Amino acid sequence: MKLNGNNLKIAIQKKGRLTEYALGLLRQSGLEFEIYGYRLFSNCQNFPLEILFLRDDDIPEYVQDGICDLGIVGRNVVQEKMAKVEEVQALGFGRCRLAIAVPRESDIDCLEGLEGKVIATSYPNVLKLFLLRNQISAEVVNVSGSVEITPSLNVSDAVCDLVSTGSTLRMNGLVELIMVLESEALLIANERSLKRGAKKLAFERLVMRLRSSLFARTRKYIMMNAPSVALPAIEAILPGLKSPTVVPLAEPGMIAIHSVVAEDTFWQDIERLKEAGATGILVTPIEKMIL
Ligand code: PRT
Ligand code: ZN
Repeated sequence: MKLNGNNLKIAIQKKGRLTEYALGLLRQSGLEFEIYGYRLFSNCQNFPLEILFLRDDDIPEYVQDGICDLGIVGRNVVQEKMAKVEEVQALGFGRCRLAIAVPRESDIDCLEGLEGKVIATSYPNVLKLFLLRNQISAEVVNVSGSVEITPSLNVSDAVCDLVSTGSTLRMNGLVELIMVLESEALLIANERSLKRGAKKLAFERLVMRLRSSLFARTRKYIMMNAPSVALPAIEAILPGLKSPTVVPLAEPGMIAIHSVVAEDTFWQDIERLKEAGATGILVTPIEKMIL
């Protein structure tokens, strides 16, 4: 296989937390490709796109330098690498936060308490900027792994590391003090290469497909029956996309209502719909939603 100069190139993590989600999103967006055991890149069969598999740390720079047009990588890595790239879309997976934590028995209990202390991190650039903005002067020690054990080795007074469930911090006797950055996977793009030229159209088509899949992931299609007098109350609960579809039923005074609801408020919406008179509520997933 050879890279084709006219195709779009997207970089994703070769092996790690973001890999399966990124591949899932590309597949759900209708892209067909095969992956072999030892992979460096893969050609899309039904779209002018090549997928490159890289270490996540290298992705921002590859995109910034135009070796790849697009990339999927955590906001934490983009900011740490200080890459000049365009953030096209937040993708809703790989969620975590970069946070400062201290040993449970530490007397540091607020941001100001870090003044003059030593903080170990793999994110020195993000941390230094955070401290500067908050006018705290502390010593930042750059460690590449196992940041959470540095306080017990007397290497640091505090750590600044990624947290998702918090169990790693707990296991190491650390408590979270303050959040530095909220992160999730981002679709990033090269600032220049997509603004003009033959790739622009393919880029726009790809982004539309990805956004349609993302939108569908967070929505459900909902159908229900209700007395027609209940329609105003039901419409108020379902902001929907535009107005809901309303169909009269054979039974006089009854209607069927179809709409789209957001996943995050789903159960509250269902309870309120039942209170408003909805019955026979049917909910189905949406595969894609073209906006
Ligand atoms: O080999 P490569 O360099 O590509 O991978 P990597 O080892 O650097 O990265 P990887 O696969 O671990 O993570 C990729 C991305 O996933 C990160 O850059 C984040 O954007 C995102 N992410 C989401 C996380 C976490 N959640 C996470 N919990 N990355 C790391 N962690 C680690 C964290 O460093 C800590 O050690 O998990 C531990 C904390 O987890 P909890 O659940 O115990 O709080
Ligand atoms: Zn990495």
